[in-house]
Amino acid sequence: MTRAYLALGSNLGDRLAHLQNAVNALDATGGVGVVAVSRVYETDPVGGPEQDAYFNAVVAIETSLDARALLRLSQRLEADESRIRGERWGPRTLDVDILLYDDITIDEPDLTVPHPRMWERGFVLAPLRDVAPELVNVDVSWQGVRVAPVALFS
Ligand code: GSY
Repeated sequence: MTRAYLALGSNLGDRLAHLQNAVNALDATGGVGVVAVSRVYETDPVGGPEQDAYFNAVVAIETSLDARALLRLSQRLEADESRIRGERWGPRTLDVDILLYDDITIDEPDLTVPHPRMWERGFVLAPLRDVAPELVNVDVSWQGVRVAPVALFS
């Protein structure tokens, strides 16, 4: 079994429902067990055009899926929330990124693990710190990252 961490983000439509649907679908997938779900953060958008604030969260899973199967699952979760691949860095119903897959490094055109920008992003590190505080000991700005008054269920 592999411990992996997935980052979830949404800034279009019912943001909480998109995140909750992803958590539910992960839990219902064979070979995936949800171990922990972070608090939900409301975060100012980073990069891209002017757009609305995001809800972000991180899910810790134990999985027997290999990294490529986990990537396919992540893409299916995004498609299930009617994600349309539009402008890069643009608004989206659901984004699912593989942050870490044990301590394995993958450097392929469509899959880079650890996620290449995760250590600079407060909107990733704040929820990751909730579920794996031992992993987050970097100095990063928490500006624009606040705990939202909502919660995900696992
Ligand atoms: O990388 C994920 C999508 N994304 C986000 C996000 O999830 N949260 C915030 N705050 N800004 C973002 N910009 C992009 S692109």
